Amino acid sequence: MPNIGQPRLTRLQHLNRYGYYTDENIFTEEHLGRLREAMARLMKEGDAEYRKPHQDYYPNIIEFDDAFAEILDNTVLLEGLEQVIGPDVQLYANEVLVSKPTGTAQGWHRDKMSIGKHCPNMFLKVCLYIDEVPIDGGPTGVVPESHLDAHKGEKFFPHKVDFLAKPGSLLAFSANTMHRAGLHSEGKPTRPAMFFVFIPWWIKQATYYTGNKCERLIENAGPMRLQLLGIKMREGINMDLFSSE
Ligand SMILES: O=C(O)CCC(=O)C(=O)O
Repeated sequence: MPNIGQPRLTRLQHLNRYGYYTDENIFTEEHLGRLREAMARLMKEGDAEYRKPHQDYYPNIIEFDDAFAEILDNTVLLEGLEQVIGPDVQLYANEVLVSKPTGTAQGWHRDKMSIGKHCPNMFLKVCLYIDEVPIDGGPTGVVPESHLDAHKGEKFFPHKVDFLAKPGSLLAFSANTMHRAGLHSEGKPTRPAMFFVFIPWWIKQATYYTGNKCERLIENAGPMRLQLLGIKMREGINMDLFSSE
């Protein structure tokens, strides 16, 4: 059938228009299986930075299990990163947040790096899911178009999106987009989700970040993973733009 509609928006166009973009089915079944095992082990044996009634927080997951580190090699993720941040992209932070069933939703907020305007090539938060997240199971929510005006809270915007993730779903947004963990009804299972934040090469990584010193991660890393870890830029990537005039 001929395509008579509008062409599909690119990830960057969607991010600029609505404040977020999504991808689906980004993990193979085999990788999903290993991620589920790693997640179960993390929640059992991992070193949580905090455990609160509504949420547990595990930083630096790429050092905990190779299944998490291999996310850095995912081609769908990398395509989006190159489109939004550019060829000099690196990892800023990587963590798991486990939402817990409290019968409430968490507060809408913009991330700490919000610089008061939409700057997607400075900070991109990528949320990744290994299991289905129902509407009352702590879905990550975003407020479409909230990225356009940092002075407006969520009540100024008519629409909110609860992202109903499937296994292998990806949701990405920048610092200025309002977001939260949504309603997590009592009796529902806990909801682990992975959050990877990416930045350009010249910005510093999170203070807790030690992925750039972790021998096990560095040992067999290819050029792209070395760059994401913050160790070495790939050959031929130049951060300066020269005028031809
Ligand atoms: O847990 C979630 O779905 C949202 C996480 C969040 O609000 C954040 O990473 O700032």
